[in-house]
Amino acid sequence: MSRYDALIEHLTRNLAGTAGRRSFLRTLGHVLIGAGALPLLPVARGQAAGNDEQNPQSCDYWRYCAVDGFLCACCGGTDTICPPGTEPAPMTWVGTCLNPADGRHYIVSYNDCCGKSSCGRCLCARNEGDRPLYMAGKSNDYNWCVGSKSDIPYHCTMSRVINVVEQ
Ligand code: ABN
Repeated sequence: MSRYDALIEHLTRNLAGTAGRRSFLRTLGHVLIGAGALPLLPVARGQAAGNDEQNPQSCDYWRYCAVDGFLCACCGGTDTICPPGTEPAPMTWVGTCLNPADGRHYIVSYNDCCGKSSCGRCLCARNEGDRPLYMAGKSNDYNWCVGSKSDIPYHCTMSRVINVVEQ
């Protein structure tokens, strides 16, 4: 067999190994699966992040930027309503949070709900702008239920928008 014949035989065998019907179907399957999955992955991740910033049961919810407590939305209430059997403490602390949906900053009041033992669900401590306890006016680490009518038992914390920050 000449060198030329050997070369042709080699190329033909290679072609037969890679261009068979099964090989074609396998390659097509890989391409279809890959093409289907690749564009979906970043979109799915983006949607998850977006939803969390607008989901009051997630610590990533935009209003919770300065919160420190159990989220009332996970405790039988909502982000703005105390759960049944509890009432808002008369004193609150405030933060300023960016709402990514409209790019504006809002003043948010964090109200503790009092009258039942700690909810224990959705602990969220983002603490943006929080300062140590000895800087009393700038610390969020207080139990504001102390002094409320229902007195000490702290249950959870709401987050109410007070106003938009004008720029
Ligand atoms: N204001 C939320 C909270 C309650 C009890 C203790 C620490 C912080």
